[in-house]
Amino acid sequence: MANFELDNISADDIVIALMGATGSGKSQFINTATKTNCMGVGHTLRSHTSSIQTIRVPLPNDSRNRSVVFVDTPSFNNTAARDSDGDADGELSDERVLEMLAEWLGRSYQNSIKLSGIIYTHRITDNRMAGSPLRNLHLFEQLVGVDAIPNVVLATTMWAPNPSAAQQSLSENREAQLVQRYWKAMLDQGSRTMRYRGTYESAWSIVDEFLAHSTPRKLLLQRELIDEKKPLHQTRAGMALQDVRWIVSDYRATDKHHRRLRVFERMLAVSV
Ligand SMILES: Nc1nc2c(ncn2[C@@H]2O[C@H](COP(=O)(O)OP(=O)(O)O)[C@@H](O)[C@H]2O)c(=O)[nH]1
Ligand SMILES: [Mg+2]
Repeated sequence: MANFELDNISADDIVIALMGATGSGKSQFINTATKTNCMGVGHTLRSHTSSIQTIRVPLPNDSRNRSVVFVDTPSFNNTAARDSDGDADGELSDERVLEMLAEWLGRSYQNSIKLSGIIYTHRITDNRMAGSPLRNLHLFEQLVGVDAIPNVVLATTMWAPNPSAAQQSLSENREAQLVQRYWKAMLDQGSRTMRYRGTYESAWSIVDEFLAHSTPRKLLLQRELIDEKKPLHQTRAGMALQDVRWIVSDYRATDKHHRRLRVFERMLAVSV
């Protein structure tokens, strides 16, 4: 099954974008829903998706014979550009990721293609919300904007298939924290949260949620770029990317990481 360029997407298609931090299961979701291996699935924490990729499949059991287009996107959490060795390792900078999203979203909007839904993936196994996932979420909110937030499903991924009672309660506590804190603003504005179980049925149950409750809406970034003709750096997402608070928090995280490394180095030096 081939990947489809933007030109092959029609205005009648149900377009669903996957967004979320690197390693949160976006590509796995699309491969599972489409029963393909068309999206590269990462085996390390490094970003594996370096371009916007789409795949179009028939909507199962649809009397109107519609198609669904899944859009896989790169994430805003590539710290490689600021790696300690200064080596970008071929990773995309956040600026480049935003440019790619802006280009794709701008062109699709000009072609009357609107997103029917956005699935924002987040690993339930992550034990804290800090650094990259938090920054990724912040940038995501800025590019979606309030008007399109009802078209967002915040999907938790990587639920264990047979968890122990303790494991299940830990995951549910994390889910409650997401709902009450990090996702509260978006949930209050009409987005929904669902658990993605890693299966074909679970993937399509999330798509069905959009079909039942959402109408296609333009994203804030599309309105700003096309309707208001703003340059990218003056959009909410563009400005959020330049927001100095995030640079400072990244710096602090790096600093802490380096401090920890130095402690390990000293321990090794002592034990040798
Ligand atoms: N256990 C488990 N692993 C998953 C699941 N989804 C993805 N993974 C694994 O997590 C890693 C990152 O997934 P990927 O789809 O590449 O994440 P992406 O960067 O968001 O596209 C890969 O090794 C996947 O095999 C899931 O639902 N359960
Ligand atoms: Mg991926």
